Amino acid sequence: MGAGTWSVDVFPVTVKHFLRLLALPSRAGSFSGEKLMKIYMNGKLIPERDAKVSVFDHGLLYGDGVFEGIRSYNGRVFKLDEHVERLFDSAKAIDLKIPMTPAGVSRAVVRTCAANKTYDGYIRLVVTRGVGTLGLNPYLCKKAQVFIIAAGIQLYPKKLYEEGLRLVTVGTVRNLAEAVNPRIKSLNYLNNILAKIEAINNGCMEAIMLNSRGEVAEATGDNLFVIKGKTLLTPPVEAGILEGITRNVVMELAVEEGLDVRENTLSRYDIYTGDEVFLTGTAAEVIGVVDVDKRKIGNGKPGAITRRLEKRFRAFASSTGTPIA
Ligand code: PXG
Repeated sequence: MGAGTWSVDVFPVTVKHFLRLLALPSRAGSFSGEKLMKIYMNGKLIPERDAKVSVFDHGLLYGDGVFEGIRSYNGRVFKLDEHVERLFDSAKAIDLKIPMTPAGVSRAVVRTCAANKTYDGYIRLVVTRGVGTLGLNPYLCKKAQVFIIAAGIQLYPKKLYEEGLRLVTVGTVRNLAEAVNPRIKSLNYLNNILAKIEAINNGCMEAIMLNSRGEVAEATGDNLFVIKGKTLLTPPVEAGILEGITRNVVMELAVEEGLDVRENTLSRYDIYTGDEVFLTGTAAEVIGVVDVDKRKIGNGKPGAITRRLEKRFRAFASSTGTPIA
């Protein structure tokens, strides 16, 4: 296994490749052969070449586990408590016992960032069900595995924020809350991946996913917002979405901007006829949408309010958070 390689026994996956799948390009040199990343695994920081999970881990066999994608800005971990709380809620929902306290997980994240000098980066916090049998029964798994990758990040190209994204509504319906509740940030992202495939095959980078009632839910890895006049609209959690941490921050910033913020059931009509549309997420932050199903949004450029929220969000993100000691 070469340097810069994150490996699972059967599938060698380079970290660069892993991040490319996330559309998160790596910062040149940050995990090249020159310097190995240190990965947090079950209480220890180990060289990435030794950071392996078993082929019998149910995280791999069944997507049985939970995760968080977190950012660090300017030497601080952004919204760490909120991410750790969501991780524990996701774990609770799938009856997965994380063998650490929330405070312990937070400390481990900070420690991993410090060891890798991840001051402006992307953090992947993962808890898998652990090693078990080839059967589904999760209670036969020995112990949940906790690992943390603190990697470099390069923001999406500036051009994308200036020109905006094009979206397409896809046929893959967001998971039913009664089946796998979208509030659970589980390792099984096939629902979103199927939608992403449809988007890409239709020449778009992101998709709009509807729920089983045909209402707008969210994008594959981002929440969705519409601006109409002075009102900011976004689907409620009951529409079957992940309650995004960026979403919640942006809703607060929008109130400060003087917008009337509402969680409303939205149809595609509301999106098509919006003055502005944008997405929010840990990776994308706030990004304008200029075309949905070939309907031009506004004047075909990211709107003024969207651009203001984007700047406000960056200013806020780079001035708060848990210090990386
Ligand atoms: N909806 C879904 C389905 C998500 O997965 C969001 C909304 C936004 O939530 P936050 O808390 O990040 O504001 C997410 C988060 C990726 C990637 O590869 C996406 C997320 C997390 C990590 C990586 O695009 N999505």
